[in-house]
Amino acid sequence: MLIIGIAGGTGCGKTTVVNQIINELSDNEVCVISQDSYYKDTSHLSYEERTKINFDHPKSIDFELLVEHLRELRKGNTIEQPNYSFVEHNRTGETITTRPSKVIIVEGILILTNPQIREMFDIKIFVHADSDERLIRRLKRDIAERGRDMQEVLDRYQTTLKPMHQQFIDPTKEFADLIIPNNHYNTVAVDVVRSIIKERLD
Ligand code: UZR
Ligand code: MG
Repeated sequence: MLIIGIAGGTGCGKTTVVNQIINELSDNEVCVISQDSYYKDTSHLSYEERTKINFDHPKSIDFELLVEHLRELRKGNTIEQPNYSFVEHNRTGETITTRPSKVIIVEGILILTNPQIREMFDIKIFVHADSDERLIRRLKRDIAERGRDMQEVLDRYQTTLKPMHQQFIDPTKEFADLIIPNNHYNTVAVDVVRSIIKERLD
């Protein structure tokens, strides 16, 4: 089994990189675990209170559950990933059934901040894009897909995303085995990761 961690700031293109990596692989060869699925359960809070949570701080993540799930997958057991709604800022109550596979990819902004999780990765990747590039992508995505408006995204970027990136996310580059420059979509880097995976699968 090969467990790959893919980190990097919001809008750096993690999801795109992951999708390209797994493009030609089948469901029984690879599974993807998203850090987003492991935001702590916030059902006890009102919607208003949930919008004030700092989602870019490591303490917003249920790392205990993530560690437990990775251990189960390693043992060959199926897990139920919580499903998360960015519109509601909460778990939906539904789960995504995730079966163990030879390659497991874990992606998320904060996954390299946790020492227990870092230890479980065979390969640690950090995807880098400049902050202006990331802000542009984030702005477009949150308006198109996550029901936000421009003012809201810009305010959150200044007050939360930027300082949290500097404090927690960017320093984890230090732990990476590979840093993928991703201001422009990087096909060569994706090919390199894909051939490492292929080698392992054969
Ligand atoms: P990526 N996030 C939300 O917008 N709403 C939530 O309920 C939970 C998380 C955001 C979070 C973080 N910040 O920057 C981003 N906020 O999801 C990480 N606010 O996702 O790496 O795909 O950008
Ligand atoms: Mg993403």
